[in-house]
Amino acid sequence: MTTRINVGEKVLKENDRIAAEIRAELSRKKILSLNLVSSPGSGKTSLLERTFQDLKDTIPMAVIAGDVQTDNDARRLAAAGATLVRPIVTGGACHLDARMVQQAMTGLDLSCCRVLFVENVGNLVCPSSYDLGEDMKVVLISTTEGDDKPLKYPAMFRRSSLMVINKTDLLGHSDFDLERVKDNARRINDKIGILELSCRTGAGLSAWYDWLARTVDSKQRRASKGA
Ligand SMILES: Nc1nc2c(ncn2[C@@H]2O[C@H](COP(=O)(O)OP(=O)(O)OP(=O)(O)O)[C@@H](O)[C@H]2O)c(=O)[nH]1
Ligand SMILES: [Mg+2]
Repeated sequence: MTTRINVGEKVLKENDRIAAEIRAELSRKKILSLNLVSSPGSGKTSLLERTFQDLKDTIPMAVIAGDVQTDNDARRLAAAGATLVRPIVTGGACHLDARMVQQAMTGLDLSCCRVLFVENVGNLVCPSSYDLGEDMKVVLISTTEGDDKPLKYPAMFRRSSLMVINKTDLLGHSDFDLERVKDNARRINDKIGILELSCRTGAGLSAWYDWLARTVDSKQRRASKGA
C-alpha cells in the first residue's frame, strides 16, 4: 500500500515555521521587514538605491538581495549606502524561501538597523506563496508591464500591502493606464495602498519616504507594546 504525501504542503508548512522564527526575532529587535516583489526589471533595486542614497543618514537600513544568478544587485545596493547588505544567489530557484533568509541573517548584526528590506527574485508568481517573516509585501509594477497585471497575478496583489507604480516618466509611451491599474489592484485587494513614482526622475519619491518613515514608527510602537 502506498501513502500519498503532499510534498508542496509540507514544504510550505516548514517554510511558515521558519518565517515565524524570523518574524519573532525581528520584532524583538524592533526592525521593520519589507519583502519587495515584482516582475523582473520593475525597479526594485532602483527604488532601494534611491532610498539608501536619500535616507541613509536618517534611517539605518539593511538589505538581503535575492537573485537567480550574480550578486549585481547586492553590489549596487552596497554602493548606494545600505548599512548592511547580504546577497542570496538561488542558483535557479525562482523565489526566496524563509530558510534562505534565515541563513543570510546568520552573523548579520541587525541591532543597529530599523529596516530590513528583502529584494525577492523577479517573478510575480512563486514569491507570493513564501512567507519570509516580513511585516509586509510591497509589490512594484512598472508602466511598461501592462495595467492588467493585478488581474493576471492576483495572489501577489492580494498578499501585498502596498503597490508601487514605478517608471511614471515613461507614461504615454505605451497604453498603460494609471487609473485602470489602480482600479484593477483594488478589485483584487480593496485595502492595498498605492504610490506612483519614478526612480529615474525622483517624482513621487517623497511620498514613498513618508510612507516608510510612518511604517517604521508604527513598527517601533507595536514592537515596544509587545515587548
Ligand atoms: N525610465 C525608467 N527606468 C527605470 C526606472 N526605474 C528603474 N528603471 C530601469 O529599469 C531597469 C531595471 O531596474 P532594476 O532596478 O534593476 O529592476 P529590478 O526589479 O531590481 O530587476 P530584477 O532584480 O532583475 O528583478 C534598469 O535599467 C533601471 O535603470 C524609472 O523610474 N524610469
Ligand atoms: Mg533587482
